[in-house]
Amino acid sequence: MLSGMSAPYELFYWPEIQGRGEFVRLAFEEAGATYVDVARKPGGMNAMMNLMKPRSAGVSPFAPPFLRHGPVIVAQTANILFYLAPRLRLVPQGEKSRVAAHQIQLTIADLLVEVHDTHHPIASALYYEEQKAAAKKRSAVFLRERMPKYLGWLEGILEGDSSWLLGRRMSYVDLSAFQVISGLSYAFPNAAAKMKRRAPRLWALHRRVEERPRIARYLASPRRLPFNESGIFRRYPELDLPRGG
Ligand SMILES: N[C@@H](CCC(=O)N[C@@H](CS)C(=O)NCC(=O)O)C(=O)O
Repeated sequence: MLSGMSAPYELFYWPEIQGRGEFVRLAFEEAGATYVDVARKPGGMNAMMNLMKPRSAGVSPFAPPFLRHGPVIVAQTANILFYLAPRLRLVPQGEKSRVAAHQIQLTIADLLVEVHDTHHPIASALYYEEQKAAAKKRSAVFLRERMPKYLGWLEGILEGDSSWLLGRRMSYVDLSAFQVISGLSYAFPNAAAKMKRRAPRLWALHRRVEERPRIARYLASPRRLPFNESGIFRRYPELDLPRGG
């Protein structure tokens, strides 16, 4: 029996961006689960900051996103999804599948750090304009080497006859792959158009996720925040490849 079954799911994340919180929101939305996006409610930001203070028992989160489910507080996006997925039936039962899913999700977490570094290669606390020259260099390497390596790896998992990353059934890592493709397409439309030709299965997966009824309804709802230049995926045209490049 999974613990905390009747407790509400409370997601704590910055209220104005999709960011890493979006990977968790997508899982809730696909599962049709009820959840509270706490920091988007009055007083929610205070509650979030308070939970990040050191506590006498248990480990407080280092950074959002984190989840509270009854007495349990879980931080780290991949870890939150690892905890939620069996409860939301978004991963096949069995250790082999769960570990494979976690491996994919952790690799996506690595990719997100590199995406963040395309616009903030020196320091998160500095403005983009203060690190633009380094951002251009970092983005060029990211788009030339790292993005193709990560997306090529995901594409390789989809080779053969699997429509989804874990095989025949959709799982939470497919939702995360969807979010990565959406974000990269927003941030780097020219590089993404080029990449689409090299990773057609991944783009087909993106379309299949986008068309799932609950996801489609979510994407059209006010709960889905638009991408913006405060999140992980930011559109700065000077960092993208030239059109057709
Ligand atoms: N590895 C963590 C990273 C968490 C993270 O970097 N959170 C960002 C927002 S997306 C943050 O608020 N960071 C504050 C900080 O690093 O000081 C995860 O995947 O959840």
